[in-house]
Amino acid sequence: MTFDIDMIKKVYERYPERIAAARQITGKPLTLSEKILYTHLWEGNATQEHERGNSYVDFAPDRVAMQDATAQMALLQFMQAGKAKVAVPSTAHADHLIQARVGAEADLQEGINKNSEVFNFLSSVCDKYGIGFWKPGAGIIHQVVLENYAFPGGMMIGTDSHTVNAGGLGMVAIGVGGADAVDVMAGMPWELKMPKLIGIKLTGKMNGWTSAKDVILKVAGILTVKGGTGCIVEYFGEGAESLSATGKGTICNMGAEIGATTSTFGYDDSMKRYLTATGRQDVVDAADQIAEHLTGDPEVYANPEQYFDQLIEINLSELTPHLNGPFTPDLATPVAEFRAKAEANGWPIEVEWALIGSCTNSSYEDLSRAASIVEDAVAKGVKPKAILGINPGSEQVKFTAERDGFLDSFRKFENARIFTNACGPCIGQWDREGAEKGEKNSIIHSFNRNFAKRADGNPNTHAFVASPEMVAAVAISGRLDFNPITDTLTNEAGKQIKLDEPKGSELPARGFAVEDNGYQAPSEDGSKVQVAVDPNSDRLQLLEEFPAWDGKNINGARVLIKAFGKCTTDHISMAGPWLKYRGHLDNISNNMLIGAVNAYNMETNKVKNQLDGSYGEVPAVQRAYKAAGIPSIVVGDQNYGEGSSREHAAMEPRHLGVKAVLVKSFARIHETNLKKQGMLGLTFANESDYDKIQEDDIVNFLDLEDFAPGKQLTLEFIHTDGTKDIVIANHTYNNQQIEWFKAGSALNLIKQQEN
Ligand code: MIC
Ligand code: SF4
Repeated sequence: MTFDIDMIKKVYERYPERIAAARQITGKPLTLSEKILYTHLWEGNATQEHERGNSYVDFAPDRVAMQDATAQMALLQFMQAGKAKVAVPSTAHADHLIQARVGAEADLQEGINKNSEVFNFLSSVCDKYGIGFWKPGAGIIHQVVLENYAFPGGMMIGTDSHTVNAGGLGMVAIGVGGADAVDVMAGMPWELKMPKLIGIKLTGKMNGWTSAKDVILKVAGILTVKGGTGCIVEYFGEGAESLSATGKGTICNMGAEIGATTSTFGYDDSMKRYLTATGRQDVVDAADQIAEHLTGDPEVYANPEQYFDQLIEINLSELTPHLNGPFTPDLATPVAEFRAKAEANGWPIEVEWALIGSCTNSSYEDLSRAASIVEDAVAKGVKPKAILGINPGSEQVKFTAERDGFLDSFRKFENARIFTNACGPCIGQWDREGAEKGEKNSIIHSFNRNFAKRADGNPNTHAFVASPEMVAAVAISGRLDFNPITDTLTNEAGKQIKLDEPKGSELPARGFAVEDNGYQAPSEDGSKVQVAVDPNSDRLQLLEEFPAWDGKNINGARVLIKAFGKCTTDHISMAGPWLKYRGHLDNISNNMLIGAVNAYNMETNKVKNQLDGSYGEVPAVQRAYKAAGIPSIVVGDQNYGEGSSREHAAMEPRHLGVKAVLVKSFARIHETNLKKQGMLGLTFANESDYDKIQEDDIVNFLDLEDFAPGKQLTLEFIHTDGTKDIVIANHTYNNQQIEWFKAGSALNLIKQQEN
């Protein structure tokens, strides 16, 4: 039986009435996204229309998912909220902390040994508070969610930006920081600005080497890393229906890379097939009864330009494989154009490593299609050139792929390494031999992100994102510019051969199988369960309250850093080796902004200490300001905080005494995380003011005492020559969010309200 089937049935029972209310209020046909949003209002039936891109709305999500690297902080906060149990079904997944080194079994054991303190903590907190725990090796959060929990028309939040993957089964699934998850687990409303809507009409049908991944690689090229900010992307059309549910998951997953709030697809046969294959016929039966509500209205899809804020059309019949990168997921190049572009840009063409996996592309279908390429190459006597690493998405996928012989197909390929069912190299959990030498090189992978240093820590690794099929083909040829549609390879016998087009199975013909899926159910009554945190631990630290605002203007602040160019959450709070400190705020704060480029010297982790004029590492300089009682601000560029949901990127500056982050624009999750943690997240009213800010400036806030919704803030930057610039800052704080700021954090406010 499906987990929480009663909850799903309840959601479906209330659907018709809530949809009717939404129709009446809006007086128009509804998109799928609106249907899901309006059926999940905290207030129940809609009583007013919510303006897209403007109104803040309270929602009641159906469930919460967390992964180990973010769950630690989320649950440390939840422990402070004073609740006995979570208010909605919630799960935590151990997937981020296992390093890929030699192969699945040894790596998993090593991961468990190294992280036992954290895993024991998570296991016991989950047990206590009624949270399902998926043990290390069970799989990557988003694949496990798709296989077990996602359901058409549902709404969930998760403490990971790729929570959006569940859109593959027709959910509105949104990535958030841990503090947001705490709201929902504590039984409180969850607030989101009513998203705008981007419609993407898919026509035609994919063929040959094209894969679902290429849809989103193409979309990323069109919309760029910030084009989806504040929007839900809704896919529809005959092309959408022709894609598998896991293929839809891939597309929704990488919606995070265009900054979209989430992406989704209407309920269709592919979803029924997937739900049935994963043992959830009961969900299909329930969904079928309200099927018309689980997709957009026909009028919407017939005249989409009238109902979406932006419309894009992609013909799948014409779509060809893409390679996106390096260093940013939106630099999209169709395979046929790659050679010329790589030459022009000096990208290294030869690859040593090709990686298949991550929450984006590690389904049964993905592995079966990639395996078909490898089998074909082996049969044709081609010797592979690069090493192929594979991280299956879940134990269920791995077990079934093993049974059906795909993993053996990979093993026949000299140089293949099967790693644990976990994130692995996707988040820098990869002990890549020689990476420390920092040599210029290229890799290709089927993951979603390719920011500098992300996979192996080497800033000179050029990472390209492609479909699993293309990754396999490149692994065989050893060259990024290999176009399997047109190019040939020389086999062992010296003959020219062409690789066959990929073939695969959407779902296992003999059904999925698994012996131990790695799930641990929580205790019915967790009140006696002890959650122990060793006060001397360097991995876990109980949280202390952030101080409340003193009600005064901030004066005499220093500019800790003016970040130049791309500043993602990987730059603000690096993952890889730092993941081990995700449960220890003080220790992890030692990575604060160490990857950001200082606009004043174009170096990383080297900023001027205004106390003595020396240059030091960012965290050290900030600790010096904190010790001296001097406030500071961080200045940034466009789409600041792009990427991950990790709230550490907001909590670290908060903990170390940074007061405000002033940037040209924010990524959605990071902006909310700053607000939740009691920071000031501000944007330049005039972007060019960024250029006026100088390294030695003294910053005064002139009207913070009148902080109010919709009212700009005025900052004064006094330069060393005595001149000054007035900078006007915009903000998006509503009344409630200003209360968080005043209380010191959203959590402080929850606690005040509890008492
Ligand atoms: C990522 O892909 O960057 C991560 C690691 O999954 C993050 C979460 C984290 O930082 O723990 C994400 O995408 O939110
Ligand atoms: Fe894990 Fe990578 Fe997916 Fe993030 S993007 S959840 S690190 S597999």
